Amino acid sequence: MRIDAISIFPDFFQVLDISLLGKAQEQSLIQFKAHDLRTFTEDKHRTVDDTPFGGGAGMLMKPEPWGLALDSVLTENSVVIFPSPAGVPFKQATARELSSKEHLVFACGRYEGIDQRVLDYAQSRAEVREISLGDYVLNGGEVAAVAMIEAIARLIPGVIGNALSLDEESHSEGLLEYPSYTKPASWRGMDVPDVLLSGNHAEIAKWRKEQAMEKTRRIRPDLID
Ligand code: 6GU
Repeated sequence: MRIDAISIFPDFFQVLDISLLGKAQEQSLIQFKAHDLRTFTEDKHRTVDDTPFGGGAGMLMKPEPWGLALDSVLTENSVVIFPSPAGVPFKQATARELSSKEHLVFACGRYEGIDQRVLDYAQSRAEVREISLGDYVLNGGEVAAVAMIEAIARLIPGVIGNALSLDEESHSEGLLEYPSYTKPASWRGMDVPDVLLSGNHAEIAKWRKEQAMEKTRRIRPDLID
């Protein structure tokens, strides 16, 4: 998969060079590049923002640098993602769906957002998604894009060593993950539940399912139909 990010702060994406995603890049499972939006400006001050027509607080990102930046990265098979608190909520199913795409472009806005014509233009050339991480406001799309890229990229075959762990984890079955324990069996007066030491795999599976149900009901009842 190829992933491009367009931003006035491309350094935000350096974290993708670390750990599993760094390794995935070295192995060419992912080809990632962050592009500095300011390199697509044509004025001396490298201006990316301007005041909104109709008035209102704050600055908007102006369309011309975005047009040139998109022109430089878009291909026949691109999906353009605009991270935005006004977008469709990002879910594990979103990550799963996007993990099968050939090329993702993350268009990361700052300030009060991007001129609407940039989204309309992108839509005329590619599949476009406006996606939100949740109901809170970040200063820009970069941190949200990094989170989405990690959630998407780890689902690409080969990126994670143990593919089995993908199936069992939180959210893949619509429930939160059950509690897990490792050695020692007793620590600071707290013992690992007996069933996990029993060697009875049917009982262990049953206990884990009950724990997952109980935890989900307690802290995320919205996930249970
Ligand atoms: Cl995707 N972007 C921004 N700027 N803020 C957010 C968000 C995204 N998701 C939640 N808050």
